[in-house]
Amino acid sequence: MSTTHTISSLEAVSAAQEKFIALEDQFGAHNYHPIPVVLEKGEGIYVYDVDGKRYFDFLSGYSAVNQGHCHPAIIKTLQEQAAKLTLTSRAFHNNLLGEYEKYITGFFGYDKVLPMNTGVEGGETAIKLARRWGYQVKGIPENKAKIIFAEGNFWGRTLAAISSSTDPSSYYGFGPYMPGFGIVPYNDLVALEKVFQDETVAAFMVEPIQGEAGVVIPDHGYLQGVSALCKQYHVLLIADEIQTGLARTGKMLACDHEQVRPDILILGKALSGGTLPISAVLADDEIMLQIKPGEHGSTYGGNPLACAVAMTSLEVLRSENMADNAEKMGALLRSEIEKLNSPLIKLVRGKGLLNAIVINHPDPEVSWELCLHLRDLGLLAKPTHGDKIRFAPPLIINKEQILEAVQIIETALTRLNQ
Ligand code: IF1
Repeated sequence: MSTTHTISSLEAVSAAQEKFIALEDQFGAHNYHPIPVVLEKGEGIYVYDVDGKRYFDFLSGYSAVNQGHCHPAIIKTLQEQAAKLTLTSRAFHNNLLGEYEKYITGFFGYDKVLPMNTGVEGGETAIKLARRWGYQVKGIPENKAKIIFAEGNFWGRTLAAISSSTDPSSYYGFGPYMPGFGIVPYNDLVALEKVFQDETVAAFMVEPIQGEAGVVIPDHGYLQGVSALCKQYHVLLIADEIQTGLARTGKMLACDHEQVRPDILILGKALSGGTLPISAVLADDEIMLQIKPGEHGSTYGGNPLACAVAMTSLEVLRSENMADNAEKMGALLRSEIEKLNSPLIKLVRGKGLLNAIVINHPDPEVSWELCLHLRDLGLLAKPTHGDKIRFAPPLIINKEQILEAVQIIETALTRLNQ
C-alpha cells in the first residue's frame, strides 16, 4: 500500500479551518492530536464544520452526547435555568438539588447521590467512599485499604486515575503514584478471587465494558461473577458507567445486561447530554453516610443548572426509548459492517451503540488514514490504541442513517485499499 498515494487522495483542510487550528497550536497546550476538522455546530447525530460541511458524529463526545447534539428539551432547560440561577455553592441550599437527588436516586434505585462535575471526580469520590467504608465498616487498618482495578482500565487523568492505569501514555512521567491500588486481568474471575483473599481490599472498580481499551467486552457472566465474589469477600463493587451508562450499550446501565447492582455507581458524560460537566456517585446509606459534612465536595457539585439539565437529560433517555434504539441500531450497524467483508477489518465488536472495528493492518497509520477518508466522506470517528476505531453515534440514530453511514465506511475502506 502506497501511503503517499492514499494521503494525496485526502482532502486538504480549508484555509478557514487552518486558521482555527493554527490558533490552537500557538496558544493551546498540545495535549491532544485531533482529527483535522473544525466544528462549529451540532444538531442531533450531525455536526457541521466552519465551512458548513455536515458529518455523522460517530464519537458522540466519547458518549457524552447520547441524546444527540443540542437536544431541544435539554437546551430549553439549560437556557431557562441559566437565566434564573446557575450556582449557589453548597454553602446554601437551593430549590433544585433535593428535587434532583430524589429524581436520580429513584431513577437508579439507590438511597443517596453525591453530585460532582467530571467523571474523574466521580471516580475519586467513589474511591474515597470505599476507603472510608473499608476503615469504618470492614475494619481495615488505617491507611491500609486497597482498591483493585482491571488491566486496561481508564477513568480519567488525575494522579489517582493514572496511578491505577496500565497504559504508559496515561502514567509515564507523572510519578510518584498513589499507593494502595492493585491490578488484576480484566474478565478473569480466578485472578480476582485470588486478590480478594487480601482482607485489606475495600473495593474493585471496573468498567462493565472497557471503552478506551477499544470496547473490550467481558464474557457474559463476568459481571455476575464479580458481584458474587464481592459479596463473598465483603468487597465493594464500584461500576464506572461514565461511558457505558445512560443507554449507550442498549440498557440504561451496562450492568443491567447481567442484572448486577453495583454498590457504588458512577455516572458522567451524557448525564448532561453534552452541555456541561455533570457526574454523580450513587450508593446506599451504609456507604454514602461514611462521608460527613465538610469532608468532601466541589464548588460546582450539585449546582442548580446541573440539577435541572441532568433531570431533563435522564428524562429524554427514558421517554425517547434511547436504550431500545441503541440495542437495535447497534445490532444493525455491526451486521452491516460485517457484511462488507472488508479485508481491512479484523472484527467488529460492541454492545448497543458502543462499538469498535479492529483494523487488520500492522501500521497504526492505516487507522488514522481511514479516519481521514471517513472525514472527507462526512463521518467523524477517531482511532483508539492504534488499530481500533470507535463507532459510537448518538442513540437517536435511525435505520436509514445507519445504512448511509455504513455506505460511507464502505467507500472509505475502498479508497484506503486503492
Ligand atoms: C480524555 C479516553 C474515552 C471514561 C471512563 C471516567 C472517565 C472517562 C470510562 C473520566 C473519560 C474521556 C476522557 C477524554 C477522552 C475520553 C476517553 F479516550 F480518554 F479514554 F471516552 F474513552 N471513566 N473518558 O471514559 O471522565 O473526567 O473525562 O469527565 O481524557 O482524553 P472525565
